[in-house]
Amino acid sequence: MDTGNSESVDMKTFCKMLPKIELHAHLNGSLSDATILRLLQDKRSAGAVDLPDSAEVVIKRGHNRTLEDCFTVFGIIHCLTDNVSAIETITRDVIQDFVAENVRYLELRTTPKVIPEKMTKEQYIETVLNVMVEEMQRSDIIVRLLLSIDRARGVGDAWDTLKIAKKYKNTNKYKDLVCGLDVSGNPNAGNLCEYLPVLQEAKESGFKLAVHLAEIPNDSETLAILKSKLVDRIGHGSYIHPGSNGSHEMLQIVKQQSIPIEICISSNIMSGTVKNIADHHFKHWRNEGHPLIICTDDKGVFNTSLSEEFLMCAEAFKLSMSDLATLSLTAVESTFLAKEEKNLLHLSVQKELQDLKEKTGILL
Ligand code: 6MZ
Repeated sequence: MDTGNSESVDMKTFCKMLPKIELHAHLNGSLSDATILRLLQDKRSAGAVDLPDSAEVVIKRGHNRTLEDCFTVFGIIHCLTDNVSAIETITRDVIQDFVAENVRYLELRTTPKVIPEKMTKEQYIETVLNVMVEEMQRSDIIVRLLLSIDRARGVGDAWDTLKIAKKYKNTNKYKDLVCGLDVSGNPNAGNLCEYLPVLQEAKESGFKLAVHLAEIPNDSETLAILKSKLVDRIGHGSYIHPGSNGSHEMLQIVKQQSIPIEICISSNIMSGTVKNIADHHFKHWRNEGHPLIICTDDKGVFNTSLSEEFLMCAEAFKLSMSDLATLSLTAVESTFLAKEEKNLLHLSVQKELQDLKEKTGILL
């Protein structure tokens, strides 16, 4: 097999040019500095006082912090995105950021929120969906939505999220845009096993499930969730493989069910759940030949981009341009699209890779 390296294009440029698939991006965690500043300005114009002067003060992007601190940061961001107009702004900006990174397919995820007297959960989700529809008309990107269940909010809230997901799945206007549910939130809060009845019903209602699993060590919870056979994609999965303090039993189950893993390297390192890139579980799963998808998680909070995550992976694990192109193309299989849409996306990414090869002379 060729190394796929080319002298005409360096790896950084290649990572940017590569058509990419993003499957793990939390809406409120993905805000750029420019977007945060815009939200601050809007708040000031609306008469808010006591607001910090700059985005750096607000969220200190890209700083290493504990996982607990990350959740404090999300709380601060949520104070800025507490109305329909802000949700419109952030959805538009985040989608455009991904367009600028040559992301061709984006699965955004977000937790429906109610702000008394300002916004209902339905208004929140409808705003996100409307902007998705508009942005898909404007740009060369397909966007789908996962509604997030926050494990810190309790099972009642999760049932509510499922109800909203069902409502929008069944409307003609937004048909198929909500393609699944995500389970996320502070992994130190609650017990995922309590959410199994909701997840069971979600599956029976035709939703795919992406579940944050083993972001921190928790063998009993991880095993119980894996044994339920409900999980379509694993978020993080840092403590599943025996090479990264998991177990052979968990490894076998994930392999048997062939559950793709969403890899979020900057997030894991900056939030301190993985010590450094050399220790990252990516390498163990890659040695298994397991389906992996490189993702950003919270590109705003962790000051990264999908291109940078690809570059980081290439440098740390000695991946060639050809390896990265394969990762991009095989990610299509892990999307929550229907079979026919998946085939179309596969063809279009394949064609773009072919064009890239001809344009640059890179051996892909
Ligand atoms: C678990 C995370 C997360 O839903 O308000 N979220 N949950 N682990 C992580 N690793 C760092 N990063 C983000 O986006 C922000 C929400 O996404 C989840 C948290 O529930 C956070 O409040 P939305 O758009």
